Amino acid sequence: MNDKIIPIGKAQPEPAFHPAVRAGDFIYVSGQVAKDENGNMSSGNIEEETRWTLEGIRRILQLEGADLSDVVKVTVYLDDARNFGRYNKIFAEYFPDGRVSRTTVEARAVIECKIEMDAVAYKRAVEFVEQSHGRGAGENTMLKVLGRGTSGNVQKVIWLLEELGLPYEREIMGASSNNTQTEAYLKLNPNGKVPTLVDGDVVVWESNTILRYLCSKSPAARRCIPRTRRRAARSNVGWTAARLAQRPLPRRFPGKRKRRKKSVRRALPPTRRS
Ligand SMILES: N[C@@H](CCC(=O)N[C@@H](CS)C(=O)NCC(=O)O)C(=O)O
Repeated sequence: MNDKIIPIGKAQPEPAFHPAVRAGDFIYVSGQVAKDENGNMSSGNIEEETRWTLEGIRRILQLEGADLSDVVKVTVYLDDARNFGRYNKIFAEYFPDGRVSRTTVEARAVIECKIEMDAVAYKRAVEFVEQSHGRGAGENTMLKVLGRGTSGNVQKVIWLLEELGLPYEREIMGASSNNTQTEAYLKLNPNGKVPTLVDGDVVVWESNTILRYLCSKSPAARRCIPRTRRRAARSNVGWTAARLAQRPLPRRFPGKRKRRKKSVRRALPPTRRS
């Protein structure tokens, strides 16, 4: 079996196909129609169905860390060609720079909906994140994070790497691609979970352990490791849940703290308003 071809999402029982398939750096999304987040068909006017269909394609791409901005080709099937102008207007909202190749046809096979679309996106399977060599860098090996960007445990590792300015590369692993259950991956991380950090010949797994490892590696972050028991008890480094967008940065981490907008500050409870 070619391990560069990876089915994405849950297989449809009949006929047998997946919502998408990754082939190397390309993601092929199967024909999508207007559905809500739970996969139930939603019928509406052509503008609504165009939006819902594109949102469905976006949701599938996000499973692979991609988005509509990575789409290079869309094929559109209309049940009635007279809807062209109306669908085209909404389509242009989603692809405002027109950097996409497209074909539109009228098709009788479009059943119980007004529009169906399939898409091809280009998203490198291994993402090389360009980083300037900032504070804490200085070792020769490039750190590698194995894990999908949709995982909160992966996100907190990425967040710390970015905060510390450590250069790293990331390989998308986990979830529907099921590639964490291979013998090779289980040798790195016996739990078969993401994230895993590879630093030369050192392999670290369990996200909190990775955070501590990174802190100990970076001279800038060593200052953040609590030295006293009292400080350790208050430390953020052992967190288990990660909603990064809502969590204020710990005061002692280096990096810029952006001041929240006044409206956001007011909405937060007093302890989170920093
Ligand atoms: N305690 C582990 C939990 C790891 C974990 O449950 N990872 C999830 C993603 S958040 C996972 O690997 N899910 C299966 C998958 O993505 O294939 C850690 O903090 O690293």
